[in-house]
Amino acid sequence: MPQPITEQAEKIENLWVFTLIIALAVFFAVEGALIYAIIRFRKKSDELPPQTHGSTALEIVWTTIPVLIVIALFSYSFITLREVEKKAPEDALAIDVTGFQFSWEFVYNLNELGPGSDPNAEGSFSIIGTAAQEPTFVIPVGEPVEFRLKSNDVIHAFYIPSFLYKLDVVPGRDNRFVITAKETGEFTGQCAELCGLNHALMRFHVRVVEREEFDRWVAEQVQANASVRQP
Ligand SMILES: [Cu+2]
Repeated sequence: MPQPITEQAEKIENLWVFTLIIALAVFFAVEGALIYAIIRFRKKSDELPPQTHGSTALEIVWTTIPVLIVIALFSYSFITLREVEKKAPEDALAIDVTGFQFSWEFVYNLNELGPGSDPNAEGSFSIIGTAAQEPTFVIPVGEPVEFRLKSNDVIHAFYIPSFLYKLDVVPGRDNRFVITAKETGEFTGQCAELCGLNHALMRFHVRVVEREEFDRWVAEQVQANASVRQP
């Protein structure tokens, strides 16, 4: 399983482990009872064993336990989902991600580069992948980063396994999510929705770096990137 590298991914992993523990407990309880009953009450003679009808206590128990389990799973899932799908703070770094057949474009607006960036700054720069070159984009560690997903052709899915999270990129829909990376490094993502013949080429990379390095990278991009639109 991929190592979760965001605060949100950690919460998702905790929910997964919680669900797994309950599922294993139910599995072993049910299979254990089944195996016990098969051995303990196997046919020993042709005599009919004593017949019992109904047991209020037992029925209350086997109704109450599943209800409690469902309530626990529902509550914890609901709490986790609310955390994971929280809106981005006003001043968060925002990246416009466009999935297209068959790569990705990552657009950074100069007025949305995170806390402290000039709200009146105009222009943007973008990282565009090609069939020959998988795109790599950069985000700072320890800060909320919002991804706004767009598509102009078909449905893609933005998936970085280390985020333990995946969101469809749907034409005409404003799908967005926020993550806060906890560790630096380079991680690979890919399109996770079969979107055509060269779907498999839609790989991309994210580099998580310290803020200073991110600012340096932005400055380089602004200088080098031909698509920067100066006011
Ligand atoms: Cu795709």
